[in-house]
Amino acid sequence: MIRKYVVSSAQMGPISRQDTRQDCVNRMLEMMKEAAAKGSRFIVFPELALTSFFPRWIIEDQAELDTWFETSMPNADTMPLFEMAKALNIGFNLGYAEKIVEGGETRYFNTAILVNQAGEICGKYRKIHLPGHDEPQPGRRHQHLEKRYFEQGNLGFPVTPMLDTRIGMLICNDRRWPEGWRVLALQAAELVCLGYNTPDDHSGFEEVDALADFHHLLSMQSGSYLNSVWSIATAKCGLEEGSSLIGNSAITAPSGQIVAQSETLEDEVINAEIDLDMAKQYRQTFFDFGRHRAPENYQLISKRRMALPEPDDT
Ligand code: CDT
Repeated sequence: MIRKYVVSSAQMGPISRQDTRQDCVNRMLEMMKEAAAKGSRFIVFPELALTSFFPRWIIEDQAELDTWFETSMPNADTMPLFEMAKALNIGFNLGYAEKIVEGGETRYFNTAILVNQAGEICGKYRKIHLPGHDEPQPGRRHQHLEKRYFEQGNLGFPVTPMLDTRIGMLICNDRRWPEGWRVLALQAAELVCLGYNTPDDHSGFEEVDALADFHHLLSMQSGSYLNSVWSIATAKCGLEEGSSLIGNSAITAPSGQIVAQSETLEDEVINAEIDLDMAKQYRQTFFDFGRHRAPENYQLISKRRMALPEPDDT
C-alpha cells in the first residue's frame, strides 16, 4: 500500500474578543474548502480555534469565564465543520476550550479532537503541559492564566488509528517537552499534530521573546527528527487584542526538514504531500528504538519532576 497523501495546516489570523464562534467556523470552512481543492485528506486547525486566546485576561466572574468554553462537541456552531469534512472527505484536528461534567464534577480542559473523513470524532487529547500561572502576575501587560482556567489533561497522550496511519496530538507548550513526543512515538505514532497560540511579547525577557519563532521551529524539527514522525503545527497568529502571536505554521518531515511553512500572520493554508513510509528509514537506523533505547537508565524521567539543586544529584 502506498501511504502518500496531501495534508494541510490552516493557520488563523487574530480572533477578536467580539468574534462569534460562527465567525471563526466560517473562516475555517473557507480554509477546509481550499485544502480539499488541493486534494488534502487532513487539515490541522489551531489551539483554542473558536475564540480569542482568553487566558491572557483576568476573568473573575465564573459565568463570564464559562462563555469561553464549549459544553458539547459537535454543537450547533461547529456542526458545519463536521458536515463539510464528511462532504469533502477530509479529516481534521481542532482545538477548543472544553467544559464537561465528569464524575459529578464540572471540569475545564484545553482540548483537541481528531475528526475522521466521515465527520466523526475519533480521538481526543487534553493538554498536559499547561504554561503560565494560576494567579495573576502583577505588572504584566498580558497574563497567561492557563493554569488557572484549565486542569491538567487526564487522557495521557493517546494515539488514534486514522487515514492509514497513527496520529498523536500535542497542544502548543507540549511541543517544548520531549516526554510527550516520545510517549507518542513509543505507541508507533507516525504523524503528530499541534495547534498553538505563542506570544512573542510577554515572557519578560526581550532576548527570549526575540527567539520565539526560532524556538517554535526548533521544537517541531527536533520533535519530528528525534521521534521519526511527520508533524503539522498550526498557529493562531498576528496581533490579537494587543498581544503579538507568532506565525510560522509548519509541516515537518521525520528528517527534521520543514516541507511547508506559512508566510503571513493571517488566515493561510499550507499543504504538503507526505510519504508516511519515510519514517521507516529513521526507525530502522538511528532511531531503531528496539535496538538502541535503554529504558532501564531513564527511570528518573518518570520518577522525578524537577532537577535537584545540588550539583552532585546523580
Ligand atoms: N498556548 C501556549 O501554550 N503558549 C505557550 C507560551 C506560554 S508563555 C507563558 C507556548 O509554549 O507557546
